Amino acid sequence: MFKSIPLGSRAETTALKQPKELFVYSRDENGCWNTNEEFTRSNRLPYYYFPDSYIDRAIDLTGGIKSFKKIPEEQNRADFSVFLRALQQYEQKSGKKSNAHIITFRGIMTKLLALPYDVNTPIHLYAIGYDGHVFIKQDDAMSLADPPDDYQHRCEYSGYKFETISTLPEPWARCLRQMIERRHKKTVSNYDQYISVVRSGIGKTRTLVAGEVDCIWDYLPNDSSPLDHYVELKTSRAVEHPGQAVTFEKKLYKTWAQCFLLGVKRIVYGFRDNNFLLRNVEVYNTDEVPLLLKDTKVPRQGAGPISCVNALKWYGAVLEWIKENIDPYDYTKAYKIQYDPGSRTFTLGECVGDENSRLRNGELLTEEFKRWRLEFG
Ligand code: 0WD
Ligand code: CA
Repeated sequence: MFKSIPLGSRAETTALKQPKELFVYSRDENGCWNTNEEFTRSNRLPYYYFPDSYIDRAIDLTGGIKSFKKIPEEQNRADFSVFLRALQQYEQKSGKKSNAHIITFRGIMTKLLALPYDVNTPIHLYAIGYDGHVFIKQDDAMSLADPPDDYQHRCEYSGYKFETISTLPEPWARCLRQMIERRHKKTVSNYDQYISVVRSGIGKTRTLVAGEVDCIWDYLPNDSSPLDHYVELKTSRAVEHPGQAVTFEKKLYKTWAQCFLLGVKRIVYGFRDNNFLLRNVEVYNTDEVPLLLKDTKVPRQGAGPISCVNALKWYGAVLEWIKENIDPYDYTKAYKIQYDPGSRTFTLGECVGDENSRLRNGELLTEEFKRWRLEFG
């Protein structure tokens, strides 16, 4: 079986289901995953705190780069075994089985949603149907890029450095002044992670998506949606001429997709100069980004402005197509979903042999999860 979907496919409606967080889990400073909800909620997510006056300090976002505590790439894959363990715990607690058609990581959905205005990035995914769901994972072999060069390493580090200097482990009022003032000396690490798992959907497709959240804007409420209080942190080169504006708008578009999918309401951009000094900080409301892009004054070489609505119509269509072409109960099959920028084709094909059995036995689904679902019936 081999199928393709035209890139021009668009869903008729983009009726969206309001995202709702179902559960969270986290990774600690040693790289250990923790699926305990109370622990994760009470300890693991930092608070945003960055007064405007700090801009004058022109903080060096490469400061301390030699002591970057970086998790090895092979330990930093989107890990389905932890996600499924957390999902199982949630289902055991609530007594209900997820009814999502598609279960996956947010980074994957971002690629699908962003595709209409990001046609040069390849996509390599694996999918498998099981117990009513289609599970989709990244093909990790394909995401193994060359080791980063010095410039890429500095860009990566500066992103995590910005996170370190713009957040606090507790609300500002509970932090010692020294802790606030010495953040620029803190070791930068990318071990800690807070993952929010969100139920959402578009058209007739229901989704369950796990994604990383960076920090809390103000506080976490007890009785309403935590999603409204999350922040996505980003860094970018300060925009000084039209070429950079085009690049930034495309970045903002991808960030919109990333935040939209999880229901994250705020985006904070740290702008740096060529020397990686922090020159400005700007807050965007996720909901306002589509309008900002639509009303742009930046010419995109003959192309019209980026339309988030148009992207959503594609996203609705491609999810529907995946749902239609993969039997969510036929566990004997495994699939490859690919987008090739060269030929501009988006395809779905069956995996055979090794690839197939690997995915069905451990690489995507775990024995533990399968046992749980058999038990549940
Ligand atoms: O290829 C990998 N190593 C990937 C790992 C690709 C995609 C995800 N992941 C992991 C993440 O570490 C996380 O545990 O999957 C989990 C969920 O991530 P997500 O929310 O689906 O990932 P995405 O939306 O692509 O990225 C969110 C954040 C990134 O923030 P920025 O602001 O850069 O978008 O996850 C981190 C990063 O902080 N992240 C990565 N960190 C190191 N190496 C990577 C990566 N390749 N990808 C995402
Ligand atoms: Ca981020």
